[in-house]
Formats: sequence, C-alpha cells, structure tokens
Amino acid sequence: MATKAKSAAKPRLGPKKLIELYRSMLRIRRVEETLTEVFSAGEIPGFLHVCLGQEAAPAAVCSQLKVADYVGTTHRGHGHALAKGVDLKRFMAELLGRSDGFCLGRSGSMHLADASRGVLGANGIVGAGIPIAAGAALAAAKKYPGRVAVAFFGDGATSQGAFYETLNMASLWKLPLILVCENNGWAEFTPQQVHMPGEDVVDKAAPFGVATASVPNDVLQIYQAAGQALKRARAGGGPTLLEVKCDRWHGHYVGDAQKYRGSEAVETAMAEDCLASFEAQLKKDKVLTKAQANKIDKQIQAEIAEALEFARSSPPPQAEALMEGLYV
Ligand SMILES: Cc1ncc(C[n+]2csc(CCOP(=O)(O)OP(=O)(O)O)c2C)c(N)n1
Repeated sequence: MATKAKSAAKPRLGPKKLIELYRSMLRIRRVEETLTEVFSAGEIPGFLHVCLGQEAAPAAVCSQLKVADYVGTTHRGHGHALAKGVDLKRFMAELLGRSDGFCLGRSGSMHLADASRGVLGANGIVGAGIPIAAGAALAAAKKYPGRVAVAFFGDGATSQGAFYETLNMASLWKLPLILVCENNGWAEFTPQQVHMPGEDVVDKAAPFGVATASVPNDVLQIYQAAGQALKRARAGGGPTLLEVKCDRWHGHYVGDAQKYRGSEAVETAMAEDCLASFEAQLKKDKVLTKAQANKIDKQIQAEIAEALEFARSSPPPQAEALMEGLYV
C-alpha cells in the first residue's frame, strides 16, 4: 500500500453538495459491484479492473468539472467516466460489447470514451492517457480559455517517460492540466516500494516547478486540493500534480486472487473505506439520515438494473460494420 498522506484542509460545503458527492461515490461502488458479478458470469468480454475503495477521487475531482472539461483516464477508469457524467445505459452497453455503447461496443472497459462528456478515453497502455490529456489542455488553452483537462493515472504510470515529458511541457506552457495520481501502492503485482524510489509521487514534480498536493483518500480533502488546482488552472496559472494516497482493495483485475499479498494487508485496506467513513461523518453531522441513505441506494440500484437490461437487449455489433469509423 501507499504510505499515508498528512491530513489536509477540508472545504465548507452545503448539504446539497455533500449529498451529491455521497451519491456519486455510492453509484461508482454499486456499479463496480454489479460489473464484478456480471463479469464473473462471463457477460463482459476482455479484462475488468475495478476501482472499489478508490471512489473518492473521481467523485471529488469530477464534481468540480464542467461538461466541456476533459478527462483522460486509465484501465481502471469506470469511476472517472461515471463521475464525469456519462450515460449509464450506454456505458453498460459498451462494457457488454453491444452496439448501443458509446463506441458501438468496440472499446469495452479499457478504451471507453465519450467525447460528448469530455471523456477522452480509458487506456490499456499505462501512462498513455497523460499526454493525451495534456494535448487537450493545450487545445483548451489555445481555443477555450477557462477550460481544463484532468489526467487520472496510478503510481505505476509515473515510471513512464510520458509522465515526465508531460510535466515538462505542461510547466513550460502553463497548461490548464490537473494530473491526478491515485497512488494505491500497487502496479499490477508489484508494490510501490519495488517499482519506485521514494515514498511520494509528488516529489517527482519538483524539478519541473509544478505545484503539488498530496492528500489521503478522503473525499473532502481531495475536493479541497482539486478545487485549488482547478482554480489555478482556469486562471492560467498552470498545472498541478495531485497525489491521492489510497489503497487497492481487490486484485489488479477481477479474478486476480492477489495471492502475492497477505490477507491482513487486504483487510486493513478494506477497513479504511472512503465511502463508509464519509457516510458516517454525514450521519454524525446530521446531513444524511439512515432512511435517506437507503433511498439513495435503492434509486441507484434501480438505475443500474435498468441500464443492465438496456445493455443486455442491445444487439452486438454487426460484422459488416467492422470497418466503419476507422481512418483507412
Ligand atoms: C506501457 C505498458 N506497460 C505495462 C503494461 C501492463 N500493465 C497493465 S496495468 C499495469 C500497472 C499499472 O499500475 P498503476 O499505473 O499504478 O495503476 P493501477 O492498476 O494501480 O490503477 C501494468 C504494468 C501496460 N498495460 N502498458
């Protein structure tokens, strides 16, 4: 697991925003739980990487983005796309490889993209979403001042050259780019201590003069740090590297039993639940009641069931459409 981050400042948010964040996190959790079941039943082709336990960062960052802002994501990208507002029915259809998916069922989980929501794409190549988001940030700077791009990636991706090239150019050109590293302490089956010198990803930004913030897996602390980064970026102040110290609950992909990891470490990771702790805090502060939480959960479960039904009834892509939408 990643080492702990020091506690950081929290914003003062009204009940509406707090519930919105809670709903967003719970929705990601329930979708990922459903996808795990559906994948295990053999209905989803390819690989599936879930972000259970890492719901705070997508919710906190994306809830402050506009539809026209851009998000570049990863193989573990469902949460980012959902928090950025993609339609759940078409999302589900894409994962099941059906023709009503955003990418007509051709991308599946690992290349999911929805340009209408600024989701530039998940990416099976580790680190590849980072320069893509930088390109979008450059386009934003030139054509749409005030617009920003966010790149989500893991600690493993920070060993890729593209990460440093992006830090270099983003700093030089003061790009409106937020680099969000969800440091869950693992790159596939390799712990951070083995693949990376040093404890903190933020230290890697120092030679480039890029602003940094490192926060724990707490939705409000992430919200605060991301808010400052977004403000800087929208005002032309350049990029920020935001590190969120989280933990991966499950294996690298669904089906990876993580035998390389002690069960105690997994239990510790799961005990630090960003959703459960946020829910407890909201209840303590009397922002959320048990009945309200149950109601939100039921609404989400109904939305997921409807989306799954839509996906299952969507036809698979036709073989004769294989060459459509390609540059040839
Ligand atoms: C360029 C490249 N190298 C290696 C891989 C194999 N691979 C897939 S995911 C992964 C680990 C990624 O770790 P991290 O960036 O920390 O993201 P996480 O899975 O923890 O979310 C690796 C090495 C790949 N897909 N692309």
